Amino acid sequence: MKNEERTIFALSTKKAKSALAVFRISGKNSHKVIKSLSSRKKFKTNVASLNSIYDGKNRVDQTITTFFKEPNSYTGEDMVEISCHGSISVINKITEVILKKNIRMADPGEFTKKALLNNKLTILEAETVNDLINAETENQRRIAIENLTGNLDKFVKNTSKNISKLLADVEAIIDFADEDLPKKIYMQIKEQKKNICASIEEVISRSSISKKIFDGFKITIIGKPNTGKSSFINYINNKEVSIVTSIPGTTTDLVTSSLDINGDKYTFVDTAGIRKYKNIIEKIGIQKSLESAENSDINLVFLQKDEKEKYKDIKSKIFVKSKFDKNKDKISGIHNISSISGHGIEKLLNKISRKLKNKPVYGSVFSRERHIESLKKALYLIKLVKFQEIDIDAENIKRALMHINGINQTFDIEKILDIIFSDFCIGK
Ligand SMILES: Nc1nc2c(ncn2[C@@H]2O[C@H](COP(=O)(O)OP(=O)(O)OP(=O)(O)O)[C@@H](O)[C@H]2O)c(=O)[nH]1
Ligand SMILES: [Mg+2]
Repeated sequence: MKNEERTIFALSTKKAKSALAVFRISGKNSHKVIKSLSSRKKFKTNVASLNSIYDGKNRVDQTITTFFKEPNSYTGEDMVEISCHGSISVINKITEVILKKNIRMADPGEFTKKALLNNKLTILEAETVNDLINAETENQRRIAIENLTGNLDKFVKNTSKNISKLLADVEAIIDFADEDLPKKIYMQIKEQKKNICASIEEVISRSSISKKIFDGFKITIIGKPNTGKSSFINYINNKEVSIVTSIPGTTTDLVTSSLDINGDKYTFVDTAGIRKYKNIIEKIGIQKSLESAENSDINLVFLQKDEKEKYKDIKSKIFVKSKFDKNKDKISGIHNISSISGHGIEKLLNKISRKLKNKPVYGSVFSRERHIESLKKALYLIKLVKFQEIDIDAENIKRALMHINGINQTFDIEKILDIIFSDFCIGK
């Protein structure tokens, strides 16, 4: 029996104490398995019914069970979903009784893999299922659900159609090689090429913003010791993430924490204060602070006084002075805050979010390296088309088409599946 034909099962919810837990069974024997475990001997398709699961003569739990008949299920196969009580002991016992039925525990992402193989999802949709499961912020969720409902397939199909049209027109020029083509047709073909490039370029640029939406923006906090960096980190996290003392040099390493601000993920990095180091630990700590600042989207530079010029080499910075509750001096170009009263902090966070993201990202957004690489290759090839050596142009357009079509085609299925499903969770 081929692997994808076997009946598999998994706990689709987290193995942790909660009101409910959900098991999924998928494959030819799903119906047989549930009938052999259940007090109910008949399951109506798509109807959730109350029943009990038994281990031999002993009742394990009272559950709500739904049977889905192929092809109308998530995987496209016969499927069963069991909602049981969510205690660890119930979960363990149900796992044990299902395993006795000689069916196999699913691999990570195997249900979605089956859905893909049974044409219930396109490859692009299958990839975004995981984005939706992992969405931590509102913008991650919004992009993932738009992609899951066909946004990306639409873009790929449209672009593919436009490139095919360009190819057909360029090939027509080859056929007319010896005749003079009207200037108007040349202009039209050039316009087509320009539009294709513009639309791919736009998507690549939008997608690079979206990568930030998924990975999060990085904000490093640097400055001299005792300027209130760690206190600020603790204030915005509403808990003690970093140790705070009045002794300069309290923080010696990078301390990372993530926050959702206005629907986006931000990773804040607290760092060791920058000063003349006294020992190797301080030296390494300060090096790490500067390295982190180097690859940040924004750096918050905490100052004691007007000493902005010391940080002229730090990129994308906002100057901050803390302890406003104690010292109300205002210096131009410096944002005043207090980690005791909270003064200025909300304003500062809004300023960061405004600076990094002017407007929400809408439309097709590719978040996978694989997709962006293909788009870039296609764009490069189309840009090579200069309508001087038409044979070579046609070749380049064909290759561009191959890269675009490759985004949502399943010809390299096993290779692509390994990449896609390696970071899925079990039960999806
Ligand atoms: N009044 C007042 N005191 C603050 C404020 N923020 C920090 N402090 C105090 O300043 C001292 C240093 O604060 P930290 O947050 O540890 O400063 P830091 O910049 O992380 O210092 P290092 O880790 O040594 O680089 C502590 O005694 C804090 O309680 C503030 O907004 N107002
Ligand atoms: Mg500190």
